[in-house]
Amino acid sequence: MSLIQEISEFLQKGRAKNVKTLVQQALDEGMDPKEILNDGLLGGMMIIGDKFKKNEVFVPEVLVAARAMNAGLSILEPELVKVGNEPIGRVVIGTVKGDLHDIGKNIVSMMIKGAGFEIYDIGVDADADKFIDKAEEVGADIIAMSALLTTTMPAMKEVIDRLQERGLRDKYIVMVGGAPVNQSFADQIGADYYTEDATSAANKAKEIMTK
Ligand code: B1M
Repeated sequence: MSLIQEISEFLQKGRAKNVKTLVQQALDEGMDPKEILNDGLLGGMMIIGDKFKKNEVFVPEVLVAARAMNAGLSILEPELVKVGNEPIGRVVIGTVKGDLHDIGKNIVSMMIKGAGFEIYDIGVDADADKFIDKAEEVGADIIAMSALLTTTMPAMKEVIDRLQERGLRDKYIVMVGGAPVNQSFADQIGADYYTEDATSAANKAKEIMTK
């Protein structure tokens, strides 16, 4: 079995320690960090996601797999994030209110950091004022929101509505994303940009700041 396959297998079993060790081994052997991320970690997570959908595994198994995923990401982060001295902008990022999914948000956060931004990650289940207060505190350029549940997508609109109520809508670029989100939803709620994945989110953020 290849190292990448082993990473995927251990992730599916929720074996965080083994995932960490193997990700480090893959890096030491000179493998591309993006290949380790996409084929090893995300590959394993997609298999778990499919099984979850088909009721072949349940929340506890998904939870331990997600922990193993985040453990692997912690080893990969320094390799994925190579920042220069001066940040090109500041981004406040979080998963919206009611939503506890953080893997996609963490990857988007890493990629945006790697594109040269200073990142302020407010975590999961973040309400509108938490996004806005942090943006005000750090002088952010961009507010980036992630949602993984159809039921939490409306919380993205709450942040935009609250920005309007507080007279701050024009001060910030609002980016949205996450599996159930799409361009038409982003247009509907008045977000500035929707991007499909972490790489396009990072590219878009960079493009916005260099305009
Ligand atoms: Co949950 N879950 N989950 N879950 N979970 C989903 C999302 C689901 C699709 C599974 C399914 O039924 N098929 C389903 C949602 C259905 C729906 O709303 N339509 C679901 C459900 C129902 C639930 C619960 C309600 C289950 C329950 O309790 N009965 C519950 C809700 C809890 C809550 O949030 N309040 C729940 C709980 C959990 C766990 C805690 C067990 C765990 C999360 C652990 C964690 O994140 N730390 C979990 C997981 C892991 C999943 C799946 C299996 C995987 C999600 C993931 O991490 N994907 C997921 C099924 C699936 O997606 N196939 C599922 C990998 C990640 C890299 O992808 O997050 O999409 P993603 O991020 C991508 C892009 O979307 C994009 O870039 C990322 C990387 O390229 N992106 C952005 C993300 N944010 C972005 C922001 C941007 C731009 C791009 O700009 C700012």
